[in-house]
This record gives sequence, structure tokens and C-alpha cells, in this order.
Amino acid sequence: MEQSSYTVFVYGTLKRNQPNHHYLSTAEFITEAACCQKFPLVIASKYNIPFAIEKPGIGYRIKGELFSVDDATLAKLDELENHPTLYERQVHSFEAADGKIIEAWIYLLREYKPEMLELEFYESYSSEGSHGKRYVSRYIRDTEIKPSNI
Ligand code: PCA
Repeated sequence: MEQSSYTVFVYGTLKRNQPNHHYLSTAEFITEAACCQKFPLVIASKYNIPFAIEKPGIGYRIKGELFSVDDATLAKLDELENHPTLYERQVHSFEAADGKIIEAWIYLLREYKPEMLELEFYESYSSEGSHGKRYVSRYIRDTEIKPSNI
């Protein structure tokens, strides 16, 4: 099968030194980058999951990392993020550290409760941040998180 490559912007647990980064162990790191648009980045649900909410113009220009991934890795990411049931993978524009504008995939929360916009917004995510909301791995949860129970 022909192999394609995809550019993905990660802002949460997939970043380097974050709990799901091993999903990107065979991916190629491109650069640090920031979203061109602002999005609200919150930590929500009883499992402290980071969500960038599809409500552009609110919050910060989220900082994250661009990776190049192959089909198999993209399929694994889609499964981890439960796309399109929980997060939806969308194309947006990002500004790389050198100022270049790059189009890439990002996992956003499209369906959300309005109260989520009252949570604290972050510019940059870390599971071990001073917020104290340490991420709980998908595979040790007893409930499946969906937009309706965040
Ligand atoms: N994983 C994806 C979306 C949020 C999360 O924890 C990421 O790191 O970009």
C-alpha cells in the first residue's frame, strides 16, 4: 500500500514528556508551533482530559508541537482520541517557531457544554502542572468519556 504522511499538531498528552507521547515514538518531530487562531484549552471531566474546544477566538493561541506521522500512526491516534465521537480531527493553520505557517491536523472538541467555557483556559498544557489535575489514562478509566458526560 502506498504510504502517505500527515502533519499533526499536538497540544495535550501527545506532546513530548506527556503521558501519551509513546504513540508518537516512530513519528518525526517537526517543530514547536502555536495555533494561528485562539482556542479555549481546558482540563475537564473526572479524568482531567485536556480539550481544545472548537470555539475559535477565545482563550490563547495554544502552544504545541508538530509531528509528521504515517497512516498507521494516524489511525492509532484517531483510536486513542476516539475521533469523531469525542474529539474531531480537523485541519487548521499553525505558526511554526520560525514564523512559517503550516496546515496540520488537530483534535478538537466540537460538541461541548457551554459551562466548559467557564473553566480556566491554558496556553500550554502539562499533565503535571500547578493546576494539580493529573491526566488519567484512557485505559484505566471505568467510564467512557463522551461529549455528553464531560
Ligand atoms: N491528545 C491530543 C488532544 C488532546 C490530548 O490529550 C493532543 O495531545 O493533541
